[in-house]
Amino acid sequence: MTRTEVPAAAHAATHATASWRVRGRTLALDRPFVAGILNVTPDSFSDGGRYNDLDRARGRADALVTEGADMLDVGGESTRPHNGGGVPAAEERARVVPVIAAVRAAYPSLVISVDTVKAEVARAAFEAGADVANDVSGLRLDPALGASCAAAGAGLILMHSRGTVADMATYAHATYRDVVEEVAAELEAALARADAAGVARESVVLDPGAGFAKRGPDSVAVIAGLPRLATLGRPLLVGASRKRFIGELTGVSEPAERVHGSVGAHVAALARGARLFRVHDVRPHREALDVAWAILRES
Ligand code: HH2
Repeated sequence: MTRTEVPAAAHAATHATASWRVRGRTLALDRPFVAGILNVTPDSFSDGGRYNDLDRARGRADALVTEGADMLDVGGESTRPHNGGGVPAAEERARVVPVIAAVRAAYPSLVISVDTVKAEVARAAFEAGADVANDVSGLRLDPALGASCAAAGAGLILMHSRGTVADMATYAHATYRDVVEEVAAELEAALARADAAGVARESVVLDPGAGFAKRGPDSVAVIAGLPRLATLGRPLLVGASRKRFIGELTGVSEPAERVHGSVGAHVAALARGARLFRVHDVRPHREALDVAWAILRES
């Protein structure tokens, strides 16, 4: 096999039928599923402070939907490295709940996720109309989050990371001998935590956590290694949007200008078996991924 040939496993993963069960609905992941990022935080690394009041968040939601988002991921706590104790649950709830309720009212059937590691925030988000919890700790930080998802029949995104919210986006825990195998083992442990909490397997999506406890080459390796992660049997999400490793590969220092590199990473991820993509710039991703998908599924 030459370097440019796609291995059989990657090919099979690209073409496997996939679906995702969220709050009584079965979503067919039969084309790239684009999640638009709606950060209602003052401090997110690339868009902090831009959408953290209700009017601006609603306007951003409309733009993301118009650009072709299948889902909105609403986040009230940044994973940007910090020294403090993080955002208290009550503050995080107050940030995300009104936005989720307003987006739900405007878009009755849009998939909405809440980006949180806290069960209390997830529960309030589900009551306001969210369908999915996106847990960047893979059920490591709040053991009650799994049970909250199970009780609501919600979808659950289990992302790989190490450490706390304060340091998971640093290199403090980026100590790997074989990053793909270690991420696979740690995601398998996350799946076991979800099982134990009563979350249905069909409701789970896995994410290798690009940029989380990973240096640039580690993030590249886990995206290249998606076929191994596909053997865990769940659909894969990749969130490379505007991240530092994209800047390192392109030389683009301003996060908002890393669109082309982000699209490149996500198209490569699609070819390696990812089906869901968490992005800031929906339109370029919608177009690129739809075109790439039309070609990939033909082969
Ligand atoms: N990345 C970020 C936040 N949440 N969730 C998943 N599932 N996958 C990711 O890769 C991921 C995520 C970090 O990006 P962003 O939301 O733009 O920044 P911040 O954490 O500073 O708000």
